[in-house]
Amino acid sequence: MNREINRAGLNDISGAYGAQNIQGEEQQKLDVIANIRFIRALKNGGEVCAIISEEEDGVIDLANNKGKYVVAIDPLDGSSNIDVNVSIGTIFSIYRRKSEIGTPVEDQDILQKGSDQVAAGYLLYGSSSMLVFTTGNGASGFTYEITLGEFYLSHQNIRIPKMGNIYSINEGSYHSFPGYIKKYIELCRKKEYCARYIGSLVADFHRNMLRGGIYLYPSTKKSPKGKLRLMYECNALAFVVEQAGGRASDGQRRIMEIQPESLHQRVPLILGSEDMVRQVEALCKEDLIKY
Ligand code: FDP
Repeated sequence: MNREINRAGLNDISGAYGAQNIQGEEQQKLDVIANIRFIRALKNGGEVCAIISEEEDGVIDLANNKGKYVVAIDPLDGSSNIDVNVSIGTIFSIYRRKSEIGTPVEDQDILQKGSDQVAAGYLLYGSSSMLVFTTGNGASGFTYEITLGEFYLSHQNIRIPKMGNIYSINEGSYHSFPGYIKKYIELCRKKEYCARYIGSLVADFHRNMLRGGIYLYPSTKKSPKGKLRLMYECNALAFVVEQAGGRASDGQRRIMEIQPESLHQRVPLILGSEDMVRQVEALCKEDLIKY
């Protein structure tokens, strides 16, 4: 994917594909290409029995009963940034199937909680391409060496600062945020924190993880349940950030403890430095007590 993304302006693979995904979002050509490529690679690998993808309505059953793993993937995150040469990413979660190996995939294999992930991570196509992932024993980053075509360990055991001074939120929606989010933004402004919002979840998250900060996508009038998807965006980043010493919440609950009810379920997402996320949770609690 790295090669295609880097050449996006030179061939006919940028721009809209002309269709919408299940969530009514305009698919970009690269969304579709990334989806096909990852599904093909996971199928050929032979370890996976089913895939949940942002770009597909239902579960992709690979008819590989011997496969031990279920993968949830957002093949290309930050699609609205593809055509303008801004960092984008890929996000993935890996689950061990619950049903017996050798039998067909069942519902219980699919809608698993984030706390059941055995590995998760993301690829960031930025000024360099990186893979950051965890298997539950810390989180590490690998940088892509383009001439050798390999990822090399470059960020061993990443630790997110407990407290930071960057906040990332689409402040254009300020007037439709819940009260506690508005209060938190006021607090950030008073303290003259740094507002940084790329609009590519992976890129905003990665910067905050290395520097210390918080990313927020709360409920809004347009997206009352939040915009981001639990199964292939939030859970993976929640696993990575927790493994790096940070925190991920929907305001009231740990993201990884939310029981998914559907494949494309959306949740509010607040994640990053532990103390910053706890502060937002405390403001949320105050609001709930008041009303
Ligand atoms: P996009 O719609 O461009 O795919 O995953 C959805 C996402 O991007 C995130 O990457 C990004 O952080 C967020 O949506 C941006 O949404 P807003 O434009 O509403 O801020």
